[in-house]
Amino acid sequence: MNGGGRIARVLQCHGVQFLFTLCGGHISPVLKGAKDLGIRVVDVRHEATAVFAADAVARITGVPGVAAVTAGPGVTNTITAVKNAQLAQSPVVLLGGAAATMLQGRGALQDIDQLALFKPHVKWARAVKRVRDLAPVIRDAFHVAQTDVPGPVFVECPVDLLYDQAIIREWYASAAPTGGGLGNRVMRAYLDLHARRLFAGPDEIDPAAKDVATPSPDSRAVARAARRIANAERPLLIVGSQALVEARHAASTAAAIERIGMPVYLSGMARGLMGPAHPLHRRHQRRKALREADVVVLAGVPSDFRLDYGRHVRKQACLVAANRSRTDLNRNRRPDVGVIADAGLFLRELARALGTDSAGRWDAWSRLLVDRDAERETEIGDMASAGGEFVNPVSLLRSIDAQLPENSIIVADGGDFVGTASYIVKPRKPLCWLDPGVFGTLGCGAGFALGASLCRPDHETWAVFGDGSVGYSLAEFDTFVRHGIPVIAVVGNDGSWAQIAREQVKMLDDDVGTVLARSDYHKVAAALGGHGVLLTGSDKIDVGLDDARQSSLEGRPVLINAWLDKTDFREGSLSM
Ligand SMILES: Cc1ncc(C[n+]2csc(CCOP(=O)(O)OP(=O)(O)O)c2C)c(N)n1
Repeated sequence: MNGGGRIARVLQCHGVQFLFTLCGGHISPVLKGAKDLGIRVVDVRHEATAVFAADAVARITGVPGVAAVTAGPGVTNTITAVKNAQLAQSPVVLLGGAAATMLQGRGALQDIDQLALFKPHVKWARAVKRVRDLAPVIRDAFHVAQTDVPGPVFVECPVDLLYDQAIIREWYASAAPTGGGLGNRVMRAYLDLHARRLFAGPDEIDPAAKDVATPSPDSRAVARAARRIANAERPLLIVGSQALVEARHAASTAAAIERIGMPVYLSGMARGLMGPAHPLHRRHQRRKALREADVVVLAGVPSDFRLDYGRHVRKQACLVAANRSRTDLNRNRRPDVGVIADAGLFLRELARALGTDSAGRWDAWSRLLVDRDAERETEIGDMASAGGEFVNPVSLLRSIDAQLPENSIIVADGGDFVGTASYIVKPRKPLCWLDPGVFGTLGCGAGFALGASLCRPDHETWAVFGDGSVGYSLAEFDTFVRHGIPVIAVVGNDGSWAQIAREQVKMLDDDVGTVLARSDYHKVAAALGGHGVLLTGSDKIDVGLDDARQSSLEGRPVLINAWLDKTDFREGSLSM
């Protein structure tokens, strides 16, 4: 088994089904090894897409997603997506090619100090130096990626570790100087020794996955939290992505939240956890509810900018927080009851500690929030009926929500239009909503959609884009077509990078750098073999959506180019 085969064997034993890549000679044996073992190799058009797709797989399945990219520029192209995975705490294993061990630091093609580049952006990075170390290092990589606070890891795999020994030895022999002088003989001996060291060691490998422990909460802290909650009059629960790290427990975590019985807001990967219309689940006016709450429970949610650095929660309120990360737990505001633990497990233990069904305990408080949600829904309804020259974005998103089947995944990549979508389009189930997370990276859409659709081929995958953000993803329509990925992309085309323009025009009275053309993005999808739908009026929404879904059903990716009514930034925008 060559090095590529060894790596593939470890991936296989860790339940990896897909390897995302953009090829390069430095990594060819990894792709070949993966293919030979039945791992589907999915080749994309930009390395960032490969990592975004791996990130999506990790989040949806709980099994680390894997990408392999070539040395140098292949590796550097992934940095933004890797950073995004780090901040989203997503366990991605990135395999990077590298120059031959003998040539590193000597001006070889695509040879740079990759570890120095990656160390600040990953949880763990290693460069492998011998074939025998490939399997153990990659097993460690999987383990580290999933342990405690999950995150991306990087393993550098030099090209001379990956090919068959005979090829590498031949290569070393041909690189050796020929002549008979002492210097040449010493160099030949040195190269021979180096090659022997590279391949020394047993042929057998141990590819098995190591156990990953779930950080469990201290039972006294759980009891303390339960006491504070039991005495609360207006408790509020905020659940974030970390509660879904162990994807397999999503249903029991949802059941625990139901038993706990307090009103809940969901964010990040936790969206959809309670289904589209659970009576405890609130969607609007979170800030107002937080100001009124007397006990706030943050399950896997840091007090970062999204909670105004903790200031959204009143000083007098009791803050209970569970987080895998001690830093995140105490960031900006120390909780009154802090628990280092998996947030999902914490909720399940909390439900047990609270004991008897707490349903009904906070009825008046709950009703207040339900009424507020209903008021906001009425306002949104009014926005949807506002007439205009082109497509009303609220109306379009409401129609998408109305058509969305139970088996569907929504990917969000953009600014205002996507922000509006996050209030209107309701994921039907857990792990069916993907957004970049705290790094706010535009350009994640195609990769996320690719990973999601591959993991859930029986689901409709909807990717909601702005006309700005879709620019990063357009070339991947080629990938969707080649690999039969029937994504439905919806582009809110307002001829603008609107989320930026809105503030910029208000503050600087200038839209410089924020204006786009109303381009024919649907034609790009069609030119690459997909289907394109142009939507220019609200009256055509249902026909356009039917057309798009039909195309997807037939296995053909589709892009809906929806010309939105332009926002006059001087008067405020439609987005919420
Ligand atoms: C990689 C990256 N570049 C730039 C930004 C800054 N940014 C945030 S929102 C936004 C505008 C998005 O425009 P568009 O996708 O057209 O959506 P719209 O707001 O128009 O609905 C920009 C440029 C970013 N978040 N990420």
